[in-house]
Amino acid sequence: MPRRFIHAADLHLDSPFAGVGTLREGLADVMRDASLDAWDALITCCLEEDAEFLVLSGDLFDRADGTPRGRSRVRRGIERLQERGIRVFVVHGNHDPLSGRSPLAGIEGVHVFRKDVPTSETIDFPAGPVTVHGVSFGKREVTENLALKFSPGDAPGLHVGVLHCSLGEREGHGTYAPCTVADLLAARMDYWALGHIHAYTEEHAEPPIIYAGTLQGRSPKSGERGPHGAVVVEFEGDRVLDHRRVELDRVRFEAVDIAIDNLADEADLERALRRAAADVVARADGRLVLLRATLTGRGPLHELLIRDEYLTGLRSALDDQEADDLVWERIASTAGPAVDLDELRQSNAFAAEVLAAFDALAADPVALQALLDDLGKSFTDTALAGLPAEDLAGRLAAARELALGLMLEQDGAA
Ligand SMILES: [Mn+2]
Repeated sequence: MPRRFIHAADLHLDSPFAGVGTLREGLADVMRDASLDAWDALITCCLEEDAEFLVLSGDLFDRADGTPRGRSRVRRGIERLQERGIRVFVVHGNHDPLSGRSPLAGIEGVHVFRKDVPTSETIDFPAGPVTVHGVSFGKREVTENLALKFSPGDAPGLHVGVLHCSLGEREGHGTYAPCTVADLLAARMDYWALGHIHAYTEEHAEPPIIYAGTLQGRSPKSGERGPHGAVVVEFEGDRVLDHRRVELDRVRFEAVDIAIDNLADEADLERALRRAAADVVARADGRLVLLRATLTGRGPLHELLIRDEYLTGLRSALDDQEADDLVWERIASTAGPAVDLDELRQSNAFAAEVLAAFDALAADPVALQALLDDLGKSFTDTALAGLPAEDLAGRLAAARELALGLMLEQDGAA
């Protein structure tokens, strides 16, 4: 029988979701409790998997001390683990740096690693010894390479390294405690339990170097979408045998692209959206899904999509009819009218000049940013097709298609 431990990270317990608009009535409670319900699911997972210990790789809370609700649920969960003798090893990350006393300090069965300098704890479990090495952030912005300070020592059994860190630069994540895979390998751990990057990532196979990803996705952004949870690690003696992801999230962010090319009318569009949603909901296994749909491609339907408030109206029309397992979070569009851009570029039409202007902007990020900042002041978000503010290229393309669509409409009318 292999032995087991569980690795989780970036729990951000009891913190609000980011970038989520107003939700239908009755869903606020589900959202508010999602991170805490995921925590309870993590504890249940530890019990069901018969894990010997749980490793938490930083950002347990969204801010240094967490919240009363968060701390209370954490204590209750740890009591459940305690009854079964399951130990907990914790490091603090950039969101919950260890500036004073850890909210978990002094809880029986919990080891909180000190700040700045890695230390190790060897536990003589009935099935054999395990040494867990870790270090907490002492402040938000740790610029030092903490990985270089780890050393395995000579205790027998499995060695697990626990670290909140940045392996290279990642979009949407501050660069803290930067290090490389080579730095981590040099410390000769049998498993690296990393935190900070919110998408599950296997950085190295043997020994495994793994970002567990956030326990509960926190926003509609790409790294937060899809299944989230923890990692179950199986080991024997000083060897990791296997590891697998378990899905523990309560609310799931998903995104689908729908090509409009073959859609004749609004009824077709609605059918295509509902079909895509049904697939996503089926995969989510009873969780609440917050779904973002992006309309892509080219077709006659574009004419409808660019009407004032059309996309927001369609979103709420669909959303109003959904059950408790689906929220239409947003419907955005990068779709265009049924024209061939290259053909148009080479033509003598006025549209060719318009296209050239858009092409020039696309090649000049500074001018584009300035223009979009300016436009943002005079237009509502719907004019930019519901695309996120950081998606400059997408917004520019949407504006280009809007202009082309309006020009074609005028041509048609003339
Ligand atoms: Mn972090």
